[in-house]
Amino acid sequence: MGDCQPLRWREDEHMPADLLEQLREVVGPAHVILESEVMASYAIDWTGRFKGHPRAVVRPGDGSEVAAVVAVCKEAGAALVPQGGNTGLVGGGVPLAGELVLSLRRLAGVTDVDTLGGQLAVGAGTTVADVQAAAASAGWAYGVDLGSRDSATIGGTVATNAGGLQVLRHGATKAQLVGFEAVLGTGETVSHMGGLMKDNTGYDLGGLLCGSEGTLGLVTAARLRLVPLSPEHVTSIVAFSTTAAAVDAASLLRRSLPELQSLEFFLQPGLDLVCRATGTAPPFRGQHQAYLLVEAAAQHDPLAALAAVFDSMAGVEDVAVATDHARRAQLWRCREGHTEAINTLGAPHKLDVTLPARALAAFIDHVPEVVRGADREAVTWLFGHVGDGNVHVNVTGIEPDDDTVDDHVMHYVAELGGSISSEHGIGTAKRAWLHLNRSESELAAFRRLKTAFDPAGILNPNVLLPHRR
Ligand code: 2HG
Ligand code: ZN
Repeated sequence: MGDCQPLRWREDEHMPADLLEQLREVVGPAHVILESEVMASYAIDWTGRFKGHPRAVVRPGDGSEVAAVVAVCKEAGAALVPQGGNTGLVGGGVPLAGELVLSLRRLAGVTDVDTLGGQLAVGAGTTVADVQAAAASAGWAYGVDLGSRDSATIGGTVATNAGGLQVLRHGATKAQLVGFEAVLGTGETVSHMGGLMKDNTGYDLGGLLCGSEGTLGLVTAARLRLVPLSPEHVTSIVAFSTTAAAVDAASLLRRSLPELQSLEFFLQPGLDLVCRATGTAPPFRGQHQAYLLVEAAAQHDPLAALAAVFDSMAGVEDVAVATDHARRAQLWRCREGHTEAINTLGAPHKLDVTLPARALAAFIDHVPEVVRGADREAVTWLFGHVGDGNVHVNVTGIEPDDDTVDDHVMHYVAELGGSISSEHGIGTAKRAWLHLNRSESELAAFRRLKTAFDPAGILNPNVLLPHRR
């Protein structure tokens, strides 16, 4: 990457036999995969936009094997791309330059349930859904939920500081992380799994690793705070005449409904596509400009509180409300089905951005024009987490490598005071635009951290940090 020591092992070279032997010794021969058919699923991201060629996939079974693999790779100058459930959407977990894939999926399992303190300790390979289930069995809930819950792993969600559907209530992954164990690029293991809620004993290394996208260390375990279970749920879709009315209603809901758990948005073209591509039933007969999906969750039935807020909203054209599981799932499908439905049109460009509240409605209304101005063939799909200003700008009809639209949208977002990455990370997809949000001195500090944590530059070297200009 030019910023750390150069790798001794070039992309066009074969895997050195002694490295292969050492890796086999560490993890066992069955867990060093070389067959291209078996490696295929590790080599491509979920969207199909980012395709790589791993030299091998290494599957350690515990934290000490991860440390040994990193030590061996550091010696050999071999770069590693850490991978969990491979649900990332910015090319951050795919070996685009012949790196080895270090799969952390075998580090799965709940290792401690602290019912009294409301915490869980889990291996990095545990899925979010398994964490949610373990929390529920202990009478608690996990505060992070996301569409890819069945595949996304805790290690990956910590590495990317994943957000999801409940950020407005519980915060993103960083807000749940009360302990971590990780292997740095030096091969050293750092562990701070005590889980004390108040612990001001120096640098917050877990907080630093959270969102570092595997460039500083590989998270092998996490201790997570839990939140109260809310057994009573109401899900609703509200149809609005304008985007501005939907954004105003979102603000009203945030300030007047403490039971608010999720606040999502989508538009008519996206809803039509979801219904067409996934067979989901449309929530209304008519067509509307913008939709909010509102979920309230509490100990007691939140329906009356929700209805009271609905009564004072302007611009509402229709409302669908569900309390039973099947109907709620059907309404959620209208929002969660977007990712899958858009992929049926070919690999999209995914621009996951945040706008300040004051610019949100204008951005949603205007960004399709910005996209068309950059490429007349491009089609824009908009949906996301309106409760925290996070818009998922998906663009189809453009080549995977053509960044013209990305460039226009990213500049537009920055001009409006927004962030070019809300919750998916920078990955390889957005590193060229990081300077729009981060100053030269911040980037210099980033590089010094990278050098300190990963002096050989072997951890995810093609991710996050921009090439020097
Ligand atoms: C979501 O909110 C995910 O559904 C995926 O973050 C977003 O597909 C996307 O662009
Ligand atoms: Zn999202």
